[in-house]
Amino acid sequence: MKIGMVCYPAYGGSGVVATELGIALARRGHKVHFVSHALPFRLVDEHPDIVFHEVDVTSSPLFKYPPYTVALAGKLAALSRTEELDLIHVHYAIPHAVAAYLARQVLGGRSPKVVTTLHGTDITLLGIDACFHEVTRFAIDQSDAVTAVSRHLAEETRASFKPRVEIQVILNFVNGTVFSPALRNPAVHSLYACAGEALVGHLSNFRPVKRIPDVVRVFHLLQKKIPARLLMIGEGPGVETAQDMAAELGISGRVSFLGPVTRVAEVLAQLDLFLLPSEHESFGLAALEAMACGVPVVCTRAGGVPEVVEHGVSGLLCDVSDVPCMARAAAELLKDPRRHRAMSAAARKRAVEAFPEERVVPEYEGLYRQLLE
Ligand code: GMT
Repeated sequence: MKIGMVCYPAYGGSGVVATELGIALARRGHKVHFVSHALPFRLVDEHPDIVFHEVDVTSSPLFKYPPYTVALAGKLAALSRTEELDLIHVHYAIPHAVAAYLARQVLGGRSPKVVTTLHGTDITLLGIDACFHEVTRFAIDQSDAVTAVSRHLAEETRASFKPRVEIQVILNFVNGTVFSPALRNPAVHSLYACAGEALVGHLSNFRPVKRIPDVVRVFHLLQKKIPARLLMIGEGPGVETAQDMAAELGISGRVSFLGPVTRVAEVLAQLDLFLLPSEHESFGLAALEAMACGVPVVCTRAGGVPEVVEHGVSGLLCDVSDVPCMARAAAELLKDPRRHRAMSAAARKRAVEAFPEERVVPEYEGLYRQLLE
């Protein structure tokens, strides 16, 4: 199949899912055309069946906001003609589903099928905003198929958008070979933490929804109970606040900000514990990737996270904003090596058995085939 894959290029789960899916599809013999305003950050390795197409928006003094949706639609229409795309798969509804709809209108008769995958904030935050709601709902309804990355997100979409189309759940996935405890290396661990110190980590785009100050607060309480270090992986608007908080709490020396790491598996695998204290989380891909590396997670019971983490088995869940609960859960686990080992093994098992790339990618392929029949 010839597939157009549309996503955001910046640090964030929807771009990661699109990239990992595109790479897996190319390995399975499909031709994948990524379309975005910059190279998706995880699309680092060359593959003969992957091509990246950059969307440029011509500037004009008339434009307060450059019309990216129009430029993307134009690119998709042109690409559909030259590459004879069978299908366009857009990740994150706003504005990608709208651009795909527009491209199809431009093409008329023989146009590619459109699959829209909903990821989270496109529904739970931006999508419910009055300025986006109606058009997003229209674009969702115009898609040939719509998928959501968790049951919780599918339910939320049904409740707040009342779409006419069916919302199919195709869960996020992880490559258990790339994200693996085998990457754990004491020499690398010792680059981040001294002997006897626990290495705790967080990975995200540092948006308000992630409750970054809670990561620092939890770690502040935790390091009073056990020797520990914190790795903050990623970039986004909350980085500076977190750095200021760490300084105010006197723990700057114990917190490292690594920025936008591309090959995250190598870092995640060194962690002893992963923290995800989000306000909303449709799925929690970062937690899944940590789990695949055999790292137990302490997360909030937000959105779809309980579909990923079984409380008390593969990780620990607390209510949103319950910092003492998360700090206690983390400290108790890290102080108990036997329980930590068991939870680490259970986290790995859960990730690779319930969310394996080799099962989920064929689900997308099956959906594409069904649409093209
Ligand atoms: O806001 C973010 O966390 C980024 C966002 C995205 O679309 O880039 O992530 C969402 O999609 C991920 C991949 O499907 C999910 O794992 C995240 O849970 C989801 N984020 C939220 O729902 C907040």
